Amino acid sequence: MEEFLKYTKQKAVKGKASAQDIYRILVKECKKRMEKTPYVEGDKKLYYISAEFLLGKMLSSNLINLGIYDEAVAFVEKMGYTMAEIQDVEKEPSLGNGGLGRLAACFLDSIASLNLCGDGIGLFYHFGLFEQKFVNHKQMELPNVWIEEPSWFTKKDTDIQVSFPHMTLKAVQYDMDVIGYHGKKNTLHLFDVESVDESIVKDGISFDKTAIDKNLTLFLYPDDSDDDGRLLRIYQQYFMVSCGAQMILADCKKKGYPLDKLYEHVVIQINDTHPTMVILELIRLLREEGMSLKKACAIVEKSCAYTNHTILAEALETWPMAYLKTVVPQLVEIIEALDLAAAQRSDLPSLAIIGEDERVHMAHIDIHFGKSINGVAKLHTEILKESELHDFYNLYPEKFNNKTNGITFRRWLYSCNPQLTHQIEKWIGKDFYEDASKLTELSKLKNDEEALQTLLDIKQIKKQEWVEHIYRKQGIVINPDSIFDTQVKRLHEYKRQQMNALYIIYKYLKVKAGEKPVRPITFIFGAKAAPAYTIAKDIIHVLLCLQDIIANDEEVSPYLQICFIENYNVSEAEKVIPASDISEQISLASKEASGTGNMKFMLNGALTLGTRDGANVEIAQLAGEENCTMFGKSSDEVIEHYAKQDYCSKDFYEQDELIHTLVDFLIGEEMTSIGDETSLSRFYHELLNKDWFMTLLDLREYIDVKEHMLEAYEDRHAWSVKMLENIAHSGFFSSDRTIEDYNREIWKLS
Ligand code: NTF
Repeated sequence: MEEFLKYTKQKAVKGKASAQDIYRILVKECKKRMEKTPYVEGDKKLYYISAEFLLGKMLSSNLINLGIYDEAVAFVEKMGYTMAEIQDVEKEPSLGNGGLGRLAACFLDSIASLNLCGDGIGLFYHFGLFEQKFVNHKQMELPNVWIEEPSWFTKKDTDIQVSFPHMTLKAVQYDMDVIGYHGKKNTLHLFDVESVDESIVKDGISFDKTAIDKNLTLFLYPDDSDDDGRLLRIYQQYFMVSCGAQMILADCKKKGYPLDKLYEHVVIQINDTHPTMVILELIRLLREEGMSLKKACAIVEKSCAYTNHTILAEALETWPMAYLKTVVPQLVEIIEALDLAAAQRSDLPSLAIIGEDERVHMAHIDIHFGKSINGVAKLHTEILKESELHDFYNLYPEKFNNKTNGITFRRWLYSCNPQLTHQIEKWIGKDFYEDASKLTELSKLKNDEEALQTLLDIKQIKKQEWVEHIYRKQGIVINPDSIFDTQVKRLHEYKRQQMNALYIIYKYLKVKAGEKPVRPITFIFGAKAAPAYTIAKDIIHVLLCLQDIIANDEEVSPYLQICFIENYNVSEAEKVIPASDISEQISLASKEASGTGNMKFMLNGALTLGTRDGANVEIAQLAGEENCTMFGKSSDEVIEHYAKQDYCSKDFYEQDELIHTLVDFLIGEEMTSIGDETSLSRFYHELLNKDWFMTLLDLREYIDVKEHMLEAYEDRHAWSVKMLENIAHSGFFSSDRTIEDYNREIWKLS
């Protein structure tokens, strides 16, 4: 690595290379090599189209995939820094919300690493998801400025334009090389609007929602609680898919592929319903090429595939026909034609494209006019087939399939936990780098006392690193010898952070009553709430109040501590996951389609405390029931409660004295003396009168099993065996496996 050495000589002597300098040198070196890396070629190409790509910082990942990570670390250390310090310089692009966007990023990494020809298509949001600050125990939102030089993105010439009724917007294209592990490269294409204007953003994250030419690519998921916000989302979606569809067809023409054989050369994976209009736009463009509607539909149906990521009704998009007439009148005729065609295939009203309420069901377009629909974990796919999309399943059984999610081990093991990675290499050799299923060989160490101790030692190192990090970042002092019990994910009632909060109240009251835990416990949270989601923000408020109450209580603080990570994002995840002992995965069964954080914890040797939901089910199967703590009502039971509408949280409150006490604490003296009474009492009443996600249903059992788990921690030997078995059986959750499944069954790329 000549460049590095030259630099070392020049600057080290003078001793004035800043972390910034080093970062720039590393990016430059990566980009030089990335430029020389050949593209993956193929006769057929995948386009993964998604409103979100939650990339995280790219430096380490690129160094690893280019095969120069160790060299770079040596260089960095020679210059007197740690890799973490250099990594800190990079701003994290927050072009995603949570699991769905992070999955897209993991997939890009695996697609390139498996040498499959596949690009990403999305939007170049200037501020992405908001930056979270805590003020007075509440979440505040600030714009997240992430665009900087040097950038991994390169502006590309394009003449793509997108037309709306009163304007035509010129697109600007930003491309990022996606390097495969020791391999070739693909591209992520993000589209921007030439006329976008950052200066219209005022007071945090508000802006004129009607100035579409100026605002279209400012924010990911702009507030959609009013009509203007909802219209803006349709503008965004159409802009994204129109740019994508134009690019795809232009690529084909350039390569000389006949458009009536599109499906032989192109496959488009539609990531949830945000990009669904790509189906309509492709049909429209093919008709402009002179194709009949019928033929265009048939060709597009063979080219597109859809992934469903949720059964939550609120997330299944339907757009009023009137909105579509305003924003995309050129698609309306096609929607009506598809509605008729769908009605000919089935006359069930539940399968219609245009519902009786004159709303267009985006997922229905995907299912009728795509070749495949997949869920993201076994249980989720079963629920789609058996209940949520049962009528569709009857009509198109052959279109339904499961693709259990995965994560890229390059980021979630090699990069974020080099200590564990190197140790694994010492134990079982290098094969697991290319083939994660080789990790099962670790099981042979389960009677090896020295190896088990090493595993505990590495966990301790990661805890220490995180303690130092969080002290630097938030000024919070954490006891590294406490148990790290972690729940990090978007804030949503179905994920039930509130159940964890009630447990903490339980524990607090116990300590107050003199029952001290054998070992201190640190409850770690990280979560952003959607700005317009009031109850989610109330839950953050509850947790931040509890954090303070405990910290200020001399009797309790030696034993319990809450640490709420501010602005939780991919970079924070990479630090806290390897440090955690317990992985909280406590969603209401049937509601978490898969989860992917659960897999990251498992891979890093944290034990799951979870409900039988999403991929937790598969985690327990693979790691072994004895190596996880599973609890709570099953998805069948939960679905039955919804069907019979017989869950009543107030019954639990009134019939169970303990639950009564815990819930009352929310509006008791301690809380109201530091918290906002309106917010606390709103949440209290929500729990008592609604509790749509059945917090109180599983609370008792949660308290019991969590108590057991904390006790079990004291048998360090037994615990370390469980850690080992979890790591050993996590190979299935490599996104390389997931992508191989997609390719074998849906994409069929060579
Ligand atoms: C999310 N869906 C699910 O809630 C997670 O369980 C899953 O792991 C990820 O997708 C990735 O598949 C969404 O974010 C959305 F948008 F569909 F609600």
